[in-house]
Amino acid sequence: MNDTVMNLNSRIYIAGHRGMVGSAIERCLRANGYHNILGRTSGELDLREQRKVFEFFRKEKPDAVILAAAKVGGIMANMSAPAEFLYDNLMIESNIIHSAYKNKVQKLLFLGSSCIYPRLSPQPMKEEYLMDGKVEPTNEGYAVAKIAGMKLCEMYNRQYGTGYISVMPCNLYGKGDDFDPVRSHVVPGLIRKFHEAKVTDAAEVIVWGTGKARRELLYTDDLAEACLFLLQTYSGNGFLNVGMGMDVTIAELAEMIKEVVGYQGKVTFDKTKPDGMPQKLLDVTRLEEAGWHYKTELKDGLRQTYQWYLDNYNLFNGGGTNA
Ligand code: GFB
Repeated sequence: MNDTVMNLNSRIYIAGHRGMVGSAIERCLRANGYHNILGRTSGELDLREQRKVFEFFRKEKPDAVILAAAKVGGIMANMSAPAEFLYDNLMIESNIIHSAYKNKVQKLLFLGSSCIYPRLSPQPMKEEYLMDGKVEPTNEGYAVAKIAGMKLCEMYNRQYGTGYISVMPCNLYGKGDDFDPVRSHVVPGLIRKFHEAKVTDAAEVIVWGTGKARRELLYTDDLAEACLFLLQTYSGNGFLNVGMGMDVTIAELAEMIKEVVGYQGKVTFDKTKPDGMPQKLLDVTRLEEAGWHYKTELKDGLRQTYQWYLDNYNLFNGGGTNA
């Protein structure tokens, strides 16, 4: 463990500290005694602007960086803005990784995504399957950007001797997620749909796709603990999958959310909407061999996420009541 970098006084910059993942990582760091934590909103620092990012690093001189900043979104968001998903994420990761290197940052952890794997990878997906085939078309921009970011870390480690870690999480959900009805990922999207249907006594909820697609869903606070664990203990150059090692169909997920929310009506599948990758279950052998295992079961995570949504209802509904 390189404790000269990850000691409790280390100055840690969380890029994307207000997002679902970044805020979970900040909670986890503070709960573990780290107090010297740095963050900037996108209004304070546009990470797509190379000079501004370099100046920020030169001035603040972080000891460690967690790269959780990204343009993110669900299947519809990705389909509607592929150029933005590719350009914004390429600029953000390139500027931060290069500025970290130029400012001699010892530790950096880069957050990728399980969508980097080929659409029809054998399941569960091992790290070595990367680039064995075409990625899923619905999120190609995001996937190519995340592959590039992970490769950037790998090449900087190889050429410059940096110790940058890349993790590839499965689909994530939890407190602080984006519940926008179109832009969101499936868990917040369905929580909102089932809640709205319950409070308006709607006869049915429409679930996109066939319901047959399978997703592995890790609670974001568990991911945050995995990131801290790896920052403290991992010094290899290979990237690691981070997940639960099990998945559910979208139909099973919809039933679980329907029960958590307490909706009694009908669930209908809109087959005109895309399923995206049929399955993207991660092989988490490398992570488990490193000594980490998830904690939060899906049903518990869904209950905690729904409660967070109710407690923060006004953030998403312009001051309406959450009934
Ligand atoms: O979470 P999601 O939007 O993204 O969709 P992906 C997961 C599955 O849930 C798809 C279905 O099969 C959707 O068709 N689904 C059903 C819904 N109802 C809904 C709904 O109301 N909202 C949403 N959003 N989905 C993302 C990538 O792919 O995975 C991102 O686009 C990122 O870039 C993320 O990689 C991890 O899992 O299909």
